[in-house]
Amino acid sequence: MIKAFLFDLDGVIVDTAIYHYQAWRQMANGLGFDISEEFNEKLKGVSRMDSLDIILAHGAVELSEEEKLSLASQKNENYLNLVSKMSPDDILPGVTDFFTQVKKENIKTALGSVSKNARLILERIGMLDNFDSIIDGTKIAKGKPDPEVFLKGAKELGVSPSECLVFEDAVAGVEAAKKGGMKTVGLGKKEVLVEADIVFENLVGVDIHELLQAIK
Ligand code: B16
Ligand code: MG
Repeated sequence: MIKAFLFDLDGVIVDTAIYHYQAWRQMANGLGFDISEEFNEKLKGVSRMDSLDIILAHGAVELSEEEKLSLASQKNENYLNLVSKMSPDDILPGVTDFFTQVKKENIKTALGSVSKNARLILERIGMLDNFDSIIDGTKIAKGKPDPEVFLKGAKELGVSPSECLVFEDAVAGVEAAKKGGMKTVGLGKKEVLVEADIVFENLVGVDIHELLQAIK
């Protein structure tokens, strides 16, 4: 029986991927190469330093650890600048209605994001109080597809992995949930999120009772 819902942040609650992309692109351009939007798909759900390594490999750029840390912190500053203008208007379609249902059904909730900026973004969009537990990049050692972020969420909520349903938009995130022994709702394209138990384009019109029946 499902007792808790675990939500990814970027791509599920809000769309910060576009801001990550802009900030990474600016960095890549500064190093003399470009990254496409398609390439950016590979970075979804991947931690900051792992993303940097993937981008540098793509541009065949080799740097020292010190240089990498400096670039990552510069990228984060640019990213924070971009997300500083976010507001409740940035909440993705269907999310607010879905959380009204979640509250009514007394389902426990946790955020499972590898972003170190997750709390700040939830504050900006006014959703900090919607989560019983927040697991973000500051609380984990391994990013997705490692299941750590979701296993910690389950633990903090006092439920077992089999009692959790994870909402994810990224392949790495679905993989993380599966590895943790959790069922998943994919949000996005069926052809991409092939490992998810059920896929919706977004949360618009998703009914909790019907959903729980469908993934049984
Ligand atoms: P930060 P999620 C992830 O968030 C993003 O999808 C990913 O693109 C980003 O690199 C990562 O957070 C780290 O973010 O630089 O803010 O710590 O999808 O797990 O909510
Ligand atoms: Mg995501």
